[in-house]
Amino acid sequence: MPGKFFQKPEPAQSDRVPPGQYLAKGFPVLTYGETPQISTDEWQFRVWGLVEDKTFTWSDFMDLPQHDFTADFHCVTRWSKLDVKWTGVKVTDFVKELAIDKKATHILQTCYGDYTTNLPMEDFIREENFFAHTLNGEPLPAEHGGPMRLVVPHLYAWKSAKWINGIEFMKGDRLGFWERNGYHSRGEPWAEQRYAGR
Ligand SMILES: Nc1nc2c(c(=O)[nH]1)N[C@H]1C(S)=C(S)[C@@H](COP(=O)(O)O)O[C@H]1N2
Ligand SMILES: [Mo]
Repeated sequence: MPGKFFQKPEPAQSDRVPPGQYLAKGFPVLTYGETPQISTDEWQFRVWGLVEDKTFTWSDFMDLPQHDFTADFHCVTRWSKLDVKWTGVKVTDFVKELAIDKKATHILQTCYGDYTTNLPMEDFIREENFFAHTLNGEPLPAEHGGPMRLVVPHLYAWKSAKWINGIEFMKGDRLGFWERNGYHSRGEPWAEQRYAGR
């Protein structure tokens, strides 16, 4: 697959590229369906299910601690991008604002548009996960999920919902969009958890 859009990793980088992945030269856009155009004024984020129901505005998120992140990005269609530079809010800071029921074991991310994706609680609440509103120092472009997306660096990027607008806390797992269509429930790139049942 190396060529115009992909390259073989340099030796120094190769230990950071999971099996079966190639480095993308740019930052490809991978979207199923239309790209929602949502202003920060209208953007809202709701948590519900096994959590105290709560709705956050854009300024609620801006009032939380802001951090810069450098993270690798692995799409299950076999491209990876190393050292993507983001700014946003840590999941571990965000969940301090919530009263989560101890019975919750999984979450489902919901978005503007119909996309959903699920995560076990321990894959969601991790120090390196974040809500991103800035890419390379600029407001996150709509095609990359702006105004806000989740980034979960340790799993395939379909677990990082663009245009995120809510999280349902659940007891037990419920599959999201790609997971219902045959992708793995967890999606760990180093174990090549690409498809369900393989
Ligand atoms: N809402 C939504 N989120 C999504 C997707 C999507 O189609 N819709 N695609 C996923 C997939 S498969 C990947 S690889 C990444 C791509 O992010 P990018 O377009 O910023 O590269 O977003 C993920 N999040
Ligand atoms: Mo993807």
